[in-house]
Amino acid sequence: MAKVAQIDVVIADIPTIRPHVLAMTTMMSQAVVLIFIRRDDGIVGVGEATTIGGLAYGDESPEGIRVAIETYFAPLLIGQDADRPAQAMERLEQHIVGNRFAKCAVETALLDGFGQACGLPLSELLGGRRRDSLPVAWTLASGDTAKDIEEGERMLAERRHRIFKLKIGKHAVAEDCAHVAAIAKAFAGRADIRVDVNQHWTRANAMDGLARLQDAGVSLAEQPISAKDIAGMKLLCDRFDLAIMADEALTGPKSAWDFATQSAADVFAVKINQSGGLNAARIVADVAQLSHIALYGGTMLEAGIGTMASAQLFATFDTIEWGTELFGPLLITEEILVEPLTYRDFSLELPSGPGLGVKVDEDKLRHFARD
Ligand code: MUC
Ligand code: MG
Repeated sequence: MAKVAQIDVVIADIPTIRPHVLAMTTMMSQAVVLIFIRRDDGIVGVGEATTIGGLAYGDESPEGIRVAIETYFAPLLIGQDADRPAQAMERLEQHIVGNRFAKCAVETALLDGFGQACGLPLSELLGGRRRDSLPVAWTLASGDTAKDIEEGERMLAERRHRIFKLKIGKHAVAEDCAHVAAIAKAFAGRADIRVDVNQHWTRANAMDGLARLQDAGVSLAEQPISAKDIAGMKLLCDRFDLAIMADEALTGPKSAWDFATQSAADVFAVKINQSGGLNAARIVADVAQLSHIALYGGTMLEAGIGTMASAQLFATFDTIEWGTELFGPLLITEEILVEPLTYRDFSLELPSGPGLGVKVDEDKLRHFARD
């Protein structure tokens, strides 16, 4: 039996390739949080707990995640059976409430270590891999319509992405919708155009905005209104033909159940960190599938490790009708992986190696690491 011997947390600040403009923050860099779990057989598993914009998006910050893991998680985990990830996670659940991102990273690291020990990819440990590649959307969020169109053209020409998500909600509804309509017109028949409002509309804004977006040919609107407004989300699902997707509202299995039982979403954006871990995210997806809600593989704009952990889980889903947005590593200037991820033919390919199937490049990590 291998035991958990040591846990290290590193925060690396990696610049984005351009400003990434969301309704709640503009990202110029990403604070990538990596957790390394060393086992006493020498195997090291890694996990990622990256979030967006400090505390602007979620309720855990990169710094808080590090302190929580070093102070509270590590003493509970050191000496535990490293070949029993579920048992170790149960121990954490018994003593630690909340802290979904930190728990996700720890679970990923335990599973990566266990996967390496038994020579199996994470997707096989998580129920079995059904596909070796996943369609990947790109977010056009430069803050400028002409630049977004130019960027989208490049993505199409390189056969990297043909699904574009537009970030709106920062400006007046009419202005935002005119921006989307111009981009939808430019890519009509060549790319699928979706929007993410990140909760920034009121119900009245949404009634107005979604009608405009539907006319412009937008296929899906992500979290147009507050994550707390389940009744409002149901109203929008009933009123509009374009798909309504829940994102920030999905904070784990219970929230998924509430949305499913109230028919308050057409699509779920499944995120491993937001759900509280890989197994919790799997339950979110199961609830969706049992409720005839379609699936989409979401991201917290994690770097290579979190992206691959997500990919390993999404590859096990029965269906993933709306594809994924696992482009986080492409938004930052350095992937910090030994082997870069393969994005080809509008998709991300999954490696066949054990565990996550990817390794952190220690030198590159040191270069960007804080302290
Ligand atoms: C979100 O809300 O979905 C995902 C892609 C992106 O550009 O931002 C994230 C967050
Ligand atoms: Mg979103």
